[in-house]
Amino acid sequence: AAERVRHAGLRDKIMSAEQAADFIQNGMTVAVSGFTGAGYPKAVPTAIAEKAKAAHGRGEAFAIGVVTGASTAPECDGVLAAANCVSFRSPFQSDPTLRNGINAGNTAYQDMHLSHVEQQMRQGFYGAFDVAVIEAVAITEEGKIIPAMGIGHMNEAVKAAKKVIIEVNTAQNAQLEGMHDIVHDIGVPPYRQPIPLVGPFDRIGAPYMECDLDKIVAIVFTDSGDRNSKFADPDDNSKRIAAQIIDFFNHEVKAGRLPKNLLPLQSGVGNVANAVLAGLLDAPFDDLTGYTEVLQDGMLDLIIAGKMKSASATALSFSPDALQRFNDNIEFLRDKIVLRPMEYTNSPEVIRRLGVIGMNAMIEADIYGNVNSTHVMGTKMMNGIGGSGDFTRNAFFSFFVSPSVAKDGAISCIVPMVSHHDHTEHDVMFIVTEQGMADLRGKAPRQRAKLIIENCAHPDYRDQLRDYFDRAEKAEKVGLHTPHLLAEALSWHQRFVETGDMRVK
Ligand code: 0RQ
Repeated sequence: AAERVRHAGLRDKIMSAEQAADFIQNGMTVAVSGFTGAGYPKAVPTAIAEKAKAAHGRGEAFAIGVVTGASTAPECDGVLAAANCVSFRSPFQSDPTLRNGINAGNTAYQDMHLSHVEQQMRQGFYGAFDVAVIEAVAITEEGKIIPAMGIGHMNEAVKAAKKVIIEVNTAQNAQLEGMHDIVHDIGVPPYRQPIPLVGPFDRIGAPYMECDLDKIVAIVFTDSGDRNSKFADPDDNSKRIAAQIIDFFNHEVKAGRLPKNLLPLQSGVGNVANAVLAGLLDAPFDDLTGYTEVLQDGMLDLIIAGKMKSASATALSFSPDALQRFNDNIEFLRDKIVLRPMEYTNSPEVIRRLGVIGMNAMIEADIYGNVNSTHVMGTKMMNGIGGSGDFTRNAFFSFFVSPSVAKDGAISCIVPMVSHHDHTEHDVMFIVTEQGMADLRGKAPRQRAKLIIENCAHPDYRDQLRDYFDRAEKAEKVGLHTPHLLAEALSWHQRFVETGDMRVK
């Protein structure tokens, strides 16, 4: 305890998760740390869930609003959702139980750009935050908080909340201390200052968070690791997608439009994104840099291999093997990885200035280049937009990647019209599937449609898409800028909902 909680006075606040959960009452809004399965509290959420179940057993209401950095894990979002005690949730999740609760209408979910979260907290849109529950790796002699593997909105959470509960996790490497870069204030408009990051690895703040010590009501010790999901080895589709992106980079470097070490790379969550980074291990680019929300296995391996010189993120989300490599190499990595609050990581200002190359996965794209990242068949929430919008709109190059079909071919990921819009045709520069790539820059909608159908759609759906597009172009009373058959545009989704297959039989 003395090593991890170095402030003697704060040691008086050490208690069990159950005792700490007593600070959380029905109807409260709670800021909970956590970003893509990293940096979330491991013990207090279960204690809250048990409290909720007991209250429900007595016939009493118990539900709270939860605002995190991004997704957490089964022992955080999962247990709370299973106890049916999450009335409101924002801004990103990926937990199956919580997802079911959202889609069943039990949890109100605000899906939003991650770069907006801290601002909306300050603006008071969530009401007052009664409690913040955060994970830390240590507390210094002066009571400064050292986050663990993820920061997300944590800095704002401790500022906004009336009471703060800190889980000090002894399973997290104490040597994380020093890897964070946390700024305390950039001010508010009209006096807001520029974020002075001109290189992806610049340090602009202090390596800890400050918190009014009187607000810290509980310190709970935990010793279990982060979610650490395993990545699937890149499959053929992912490898094909990765190869095309790397070919494109080669081409741009040769043409003098990209520096030899490319530009800072952002990679979204998931296997395909990870495969692109894995592909860069064997590509002829050195001194790469990363400027991303979540640093996963692929980027870690580039750094360890000496291909990437430094990376900035808001969270480290590794498979168990990669976590081992991270811990084994932490001395080497300490001056190559920096973790920042998501308000800086995802800042449009910084992303635009650095010229970040954004690579994110999608659910579907339409023939004109609009992208749906969040809703299955237009109504069911998958995870959320996360940071994909922050990066896509402001990127130097914005890529969307996906296999051309889902569910064994029953779903085409290229459709006449997206069933939900997350990224508009104005933001999306490249669509890449295992079939090919469409470079949409400098193209009008009908030119884009031809490219997307011919290059990206699966052969099983190409004729069906050509037929739709042809008839739309020839239909009466249809504008020829973005031709659509409005009554038919979403019929592919309706067909899937009714028959389980988008193909016309
Ligand atoms: O479902 O596993 O049940 O079969 O969606 O699809 O192809 O494995 O791809 O894991 O990369 O996820 C967009 C969801 C893609 C993710 C999305 C089904 C498919 C499968 C997963 P099954 P894949 P991925 C920075 C960036 C938004 C947030 C973001 C995501 C499952 O990347 O949430 O980008 N992105 N953040 O079968 C119905 C379709 C489908 C479909 C795929 N058209 N219709 N189901 N699936 N296409 C990080 C953060 O912001 C924190």
